[in-house]
Amino acid sequence: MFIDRAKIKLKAGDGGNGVTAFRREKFVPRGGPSGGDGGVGGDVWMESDEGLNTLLHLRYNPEHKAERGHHGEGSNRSGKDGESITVRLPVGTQVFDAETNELLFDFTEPGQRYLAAKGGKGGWGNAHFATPTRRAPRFHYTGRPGNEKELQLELKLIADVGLVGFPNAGKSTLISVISAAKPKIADYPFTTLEPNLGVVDMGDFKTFVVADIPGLIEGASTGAGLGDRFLRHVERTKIILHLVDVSSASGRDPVEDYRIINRELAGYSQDLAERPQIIVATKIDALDDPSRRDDLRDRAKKDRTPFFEISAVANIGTKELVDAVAKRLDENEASRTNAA
Ligand SMILES: Nc1nc2c(ncn2[C@@H]2O[C@H](COP(=O)(O)OP(=O)(O)OP(=O)(O)O)[C@@H](O)[C@H]2O)c(=O)[nH]1
Ligand SMILES: [Mg+2]
Repeated sequence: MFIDRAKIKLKAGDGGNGVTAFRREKFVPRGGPSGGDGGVGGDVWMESDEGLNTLLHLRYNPEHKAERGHHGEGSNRSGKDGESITVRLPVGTQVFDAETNELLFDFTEPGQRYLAAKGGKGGWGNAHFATPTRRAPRFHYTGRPGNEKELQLELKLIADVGLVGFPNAGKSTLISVISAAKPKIADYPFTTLEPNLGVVDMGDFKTFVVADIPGLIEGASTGAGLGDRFLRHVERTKIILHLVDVSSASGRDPVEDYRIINRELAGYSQDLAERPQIIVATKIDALDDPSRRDDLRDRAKKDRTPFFEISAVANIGTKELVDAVAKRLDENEASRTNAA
């Protein structure tokens, strides 16, 4: 199961208390105030870490507390500050206040740090309050409480490529063939209920990440079927592979399928509707009526969208498709680097 949401509780350390104390020295009848201040409580930081891909580690470990400041002591000794802690998150995590839903921080790069909960200040000891007219203050302050936060974390998969299409179009079969992902595959709609991530290995340490999401149907953007909420997993992808079953198994028209899915993408966001697509005709091993493929190819030509035909099961055309995707991503990368 792919987990991309987690609620966590953070508690920064309370400040240590100040203390009331007086010097005791031999032969000095009344020493001055000497109560030290409390230490500052530890902070809770968050940091993005390239090595993480999910929020799973936080699901099982949702509470994080930093150490409190130590109390002050006599002889003007301040308490030690509490140790700060750091919660690690995958790149792509957005941090929301769980109560107000306000976006507090968006981790877009590795190594970013965010101070999520600040430790409480230490209280002053009585030495701090001594003045010429008040030589023996008999009071101190207690430490301030550390910040407490309840946060909702949301990880949008940072996949490079998103697979979209009707249920049964062959999305999971494709990801299972081009990556090590082993999603459930079956001959009924809505087999995939949670997104699957797959890493495609191009050799020479080159990889790209593909997201297989549950199928869309007409009206998905207004809640039909499983709705369109899984589209948030392809929101940040660079390319959409739009899979269309061209065998007669679907009982629908491929060009019509293609139009419907595009309409649902637009219903979700204009941005997604304008994302570069590659149209992929699937199941060509079972192509019983070639005009179904040809019509879709014509449509692709009209829309000036690259078109590929594959059979994931018979392993036809998948290598060409993967190469084209990798090339396209390389070009993206190059144009981004040039622009920077
Ligand atoms: N003949 C043939 N059948 C295929 C091919 N690819 C997938 N199928 C079959 O089509 C059915 C659906 O495949 P899935 O990969 O589960 O489809 P999906 O798009 O992930 O479907 P959902 O998860 O329901 O959205 C399965 O029975 C597959 O075996 C193919 O290239 N050729
Ligand atoms: Mg599937």
